[in-house]
Amino acid sequence: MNTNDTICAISTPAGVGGIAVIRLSGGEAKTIAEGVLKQESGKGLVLKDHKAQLAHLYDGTSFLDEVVALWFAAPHSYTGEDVVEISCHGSLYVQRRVLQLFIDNGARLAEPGEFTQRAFINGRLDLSQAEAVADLIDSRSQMSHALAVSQMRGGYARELESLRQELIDFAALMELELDFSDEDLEFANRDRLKETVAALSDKVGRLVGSFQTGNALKEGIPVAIVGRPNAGKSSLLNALLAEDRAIVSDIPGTTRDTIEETMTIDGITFRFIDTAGLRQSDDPVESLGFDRAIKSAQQARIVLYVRDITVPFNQCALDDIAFVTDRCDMKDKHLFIVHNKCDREHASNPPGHIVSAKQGTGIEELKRSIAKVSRNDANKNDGVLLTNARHYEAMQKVLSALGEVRKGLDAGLTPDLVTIDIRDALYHLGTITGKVTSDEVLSSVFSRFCIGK
Ligand SMILES: Nc1nc2c(ncn2[C@@H]2O[C@H](COP(=O)(O)OP(=O)(O)OP(=O)(O)O)[C@@H](O)[C@H]2O)c(=O)[nH]1
Ligand SMILES: [Mg+2]
Repeated sequence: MNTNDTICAISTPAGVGGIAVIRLSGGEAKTIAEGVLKQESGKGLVLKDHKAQLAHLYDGTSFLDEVVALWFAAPHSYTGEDVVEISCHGSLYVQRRVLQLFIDNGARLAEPGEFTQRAFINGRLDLSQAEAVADLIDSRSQMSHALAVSQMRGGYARELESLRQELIDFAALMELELDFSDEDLEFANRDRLKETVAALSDKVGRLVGSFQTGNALKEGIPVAIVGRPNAGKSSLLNALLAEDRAIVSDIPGTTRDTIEETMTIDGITFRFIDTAGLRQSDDPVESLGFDRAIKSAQQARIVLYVRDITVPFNQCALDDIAFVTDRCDMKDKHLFIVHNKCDREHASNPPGHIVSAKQGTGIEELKRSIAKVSRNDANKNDGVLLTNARHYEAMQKVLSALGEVRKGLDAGLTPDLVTIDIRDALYHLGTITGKVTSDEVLSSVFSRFCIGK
């Protein structure tokens, strides 16, 4: 991709709006913009750095629109280059004409994410921050927004970077030892190196451990609604969503397939999954539904086990619950027992959530509990959570390379062998912030963006 030319794009969403913003970035941005802008008086316009200026935009001699022009002189701009932003009226016709005008005057249409890619190339942000910009644009809840903001501000990248620097210094010292291998000198203090490796492993290990939570918070926390047929699972889904989403009937086995709906509670997005009732059956469709229900529970972060409160809460009931929990790894999961149909006559108030999906009793309390446990999860690890799958993969490789370094040091391996593993760890660490990049990584990161960002 050529990075010397001037690029342009419409940065506001496709369609008609009150105002549209068209951006130019590159060495010719100011010249191209000044070529088509005039003052109200008809005189030429000279753009002033970081000043919003009212201007008239002309295509040759024909007046096109009254606009606001903003010039950000390099390097104090988003991309680090000269950037001009034109806010014009949001007619599709005007937007297209302005864009075409810029292209006719020497700019090129930007590729998706190219503005951000230039910001990265010019050192305005590192790769993990660039990725956070995409996440921020994508964010739909307070929590996913907060996660993106923390990463954009440097997040864990800064801390990792300083540990990476320490490791680089050790690698250099060990490589120096190689030059003096005849003299058996030890420049790199092995104990300090072990400490650095341990600190880094700990940091990276905790981040890797936070990925499941981080990713769930970003994409929506899966909540599986499971239980016996007719317990009121679909009714509970409808009550939680306050909408008639799933079919409810008194025929056991009404829900055959999983039904998923997204909802935000207290700033956190949840994916509620209604499932088929748990009962062994000869009907092939029903048994497929059963398998899917168990799978949903396995993949969920929160399992709502729904039961009918009018059925005695005895050993049988506990066995039913164990049937589900035995098939799931409950380590990072929360189980809520939801005793439904409390509007009907019932003998006791067993532990768990007592609700009536039909009448809405206890539903708000249940929602609050679900949000509360999720918020607690988010605050673990000091609120620093890994949300990016690319970073997750890289960090797993860092961990395994650090494990090798550690083993090598313990076994007293020669510096040349230990440095290979240190370099390996450094390489994978570097891919996170973009100190080490390949075209493949860059194009996959930036292709996630929309044009104009
Ligand atoms: N009285 C009362 N009846 C309820 C309540 N919740 C559900 N029901 C009734 O229980 C029956 C089953 O409800 P569903 O929501 O379809 O139950 P389900 O667990 O999804 O059932 P399957 O999809 O067959 O597994 C329906 O007749 C509902 O009207 C409740 O809170 N109170
Ligand atoms: Mg159902």
